[in-house]
Amino acid sequence: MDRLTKLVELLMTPSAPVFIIGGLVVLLMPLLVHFCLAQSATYTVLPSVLLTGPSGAGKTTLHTLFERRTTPSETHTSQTPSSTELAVNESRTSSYREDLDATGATAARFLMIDTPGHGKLRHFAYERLGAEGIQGVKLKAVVFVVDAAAISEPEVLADTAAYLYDILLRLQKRVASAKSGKAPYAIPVLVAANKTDLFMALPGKLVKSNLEKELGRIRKTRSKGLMDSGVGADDLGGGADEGDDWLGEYGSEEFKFEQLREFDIDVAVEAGAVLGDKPRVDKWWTWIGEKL
Ligand SMILES: Nc1nc2c(ncn2[C@@H]2O[C@H](COP(=O)(O)OP(=O)(O)OP(=O)(O)O)[C@@H](O)[C@H]2O)c(=O)[nH]1
Ligand SMILES: [Mg+2]
Repeated sequence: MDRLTKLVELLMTPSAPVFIIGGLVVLLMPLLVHFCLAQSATYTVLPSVLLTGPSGAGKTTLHTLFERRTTPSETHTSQTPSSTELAVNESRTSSYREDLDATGATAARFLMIDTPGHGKLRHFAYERLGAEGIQGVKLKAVVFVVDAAAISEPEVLADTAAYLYDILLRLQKRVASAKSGKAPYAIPVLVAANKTDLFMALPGKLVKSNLEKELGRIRKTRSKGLMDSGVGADDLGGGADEGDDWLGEYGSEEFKFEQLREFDIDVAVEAGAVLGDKPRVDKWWTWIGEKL
């Protein structure tokens, strides 16, 4: 008891060691807490890949193929997003057909998020584009699935390109708005030209050029809409929000996906098919594996 009172007395008497130890505890505690929290956070955050694209393009069919490793039967149009945990081996060489859990290989796990493509349900995808590290998910790549067999129809091309424009513009703004500060990590985009098992499907190159042309047209119409609404050309040139809704190189005549490199956005277009004689999705799977 005597000892305890002595100790308390020592602690209560102002002295250099007490001040130093007290000061250190106060200073180091927040750091300690921060490191503990940061460690547990990195443990739970899964890299994720967002599946987007217009309704009927084949997102859920592709998602189901990756999940079950066999060609899926009929799907229904999606109303809500759905996620599946997938895995690729550490050297990113395993096929989507391999069950890494069964072989016991160490694997890089990731989350694939399927979203609905219906015009009124696209907010699900937009929300996830803006949410970095939210809900234990870190967005690493975007796969935009298009129907290569229907894209030669003007309405399909217009709807597909309008959706792609909104996705790319959001990714561009994410980088552009952070330009003064620390640049965010890059999020690449794969345009997966699906249904090339059908004879009327356009080859990847044509899907790419058709989309670029249509994106260029959308860009022109949107900026024209801005001018007609009373914003003069001078205002457009000098304002702080110069070309805010302009995708790619500002003022350029034609739109090319390469223009998005300036914003650290890499766009690849690859043809494939989920259905048909046998799935041809390996290029897409490899692309995903490289981006994780
Ligand atoms: N021929 C062919 N048909 C396909 C292919 N992929 C998907 N489909 C068919 O396309 C239709 C739509 O596929 P879904 O996967 O439901 O489309 P989705 O993109 O998920 O559409 P939403 O959920 O409405 O956004 C289904 O009837 C599929 O069987 C393909 O590679 N080739
Ligand atoms: Mg779906």
